[in-house]
Amino acid sequence: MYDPKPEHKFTFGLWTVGNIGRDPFGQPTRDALSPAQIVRLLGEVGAYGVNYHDNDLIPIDADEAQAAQITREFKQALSDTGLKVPMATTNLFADPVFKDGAFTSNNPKVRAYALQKVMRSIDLGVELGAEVYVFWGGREGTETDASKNPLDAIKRFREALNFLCEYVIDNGYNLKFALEPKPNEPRGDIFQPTVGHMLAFIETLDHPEMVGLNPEVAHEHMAGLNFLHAIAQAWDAGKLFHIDLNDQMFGRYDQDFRFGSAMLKQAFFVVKFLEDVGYQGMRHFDAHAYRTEDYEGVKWFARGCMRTYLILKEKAQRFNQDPEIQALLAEINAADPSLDYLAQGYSRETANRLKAEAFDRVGIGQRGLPYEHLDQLTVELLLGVR
Ligand code: GLT
Ligand code: MN
Ligand code: MN
Repeated sequence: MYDPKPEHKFTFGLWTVGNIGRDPFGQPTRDALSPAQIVRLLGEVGAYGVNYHDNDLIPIDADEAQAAQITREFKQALSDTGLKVPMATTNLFADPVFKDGAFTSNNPKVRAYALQKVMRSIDLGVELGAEVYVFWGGREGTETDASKNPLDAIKRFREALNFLCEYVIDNGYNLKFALEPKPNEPRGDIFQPTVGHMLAFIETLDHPEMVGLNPEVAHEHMAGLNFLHAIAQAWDAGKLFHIDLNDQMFGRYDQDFRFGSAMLKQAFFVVKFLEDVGYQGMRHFDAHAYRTEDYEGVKWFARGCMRTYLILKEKAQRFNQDPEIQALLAEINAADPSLDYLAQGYSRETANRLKAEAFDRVGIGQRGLPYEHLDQLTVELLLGVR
């Protein structure tokens, strides 16, 4: 019942299950797997697809022969397992050339090299079937604001995306861009730190219709924000192109935990939202196993992300069918026919009528709302006793 199926659209990045457990304080705890081995592992646990950065697949220093061989093996593993490549992205953060950013670097050569790297990577991504291309500006930021004018940074970022949108159009690619905000880490501050910032920025681009969001649970949590509210706003704007599911406690380092492992109730409302609105995109788990694990633990991690999603999806159905919960929701959202005239929006007559209304302010303010009751029922449902 909780086994992943292709229609669930569960995907993982090569860098997620392929994470070798290196952190700023310690060496890897797992041997590296080749991209083809990672694809086979994902096939074994039942994922639908695999995403990658250009350099997860092909090392930045590989020659043409090496690149061709890796790509061949990767394609073979894809065809053996049936896995798809729905999303691709560029590593614009690991190499020292990007130490001060890529599109927002103060060095014009770095900015130009970043564009070149993205164009080449887009070509391969499209060849492998990707229809979404992610931009996570991990190094696009500062430690000291003496070093970079934030207005310049925003303009440079815009110019880069405008250039790349034209590249996609010029080549007739069926590809949309998904911007992924993060407030900090690895930079002291990263530009356009939240979903809200990115949504506003997109409207300033030459082709806003091609560009949307790839919100990540952990990134909004790092900013102390409510992820559900963030994706609701992205959805409302027609911009929820992709999603990075994982988990993260507030006020901690960048944890990238297994989906639902830290803030289960938040995860429930996220799944319920995606299912209720009929989100058709990928459910991408951008997370990695604890550093303590071997590859058996990595499989527990990957299966756990998908299983928890499906369990929460079932809980969401129960929530929607629970008579007591639904009765409370109906009570909370009860319409008031005496105010139906407001549904037409503004007119001078409506405004005058509203100005003349007598409201029982004190009485309305005194009425209790059954939110404690509703929340407790939700918690009991999640705990499995309803
Ligand atoms: C990196 C980051 C993620 C991004 C990836 C895409 S790379 O692991 O932490 O949140 O989604 O570039
Ligand atoms: Mn992350
Ligand atoms: Mn991410």
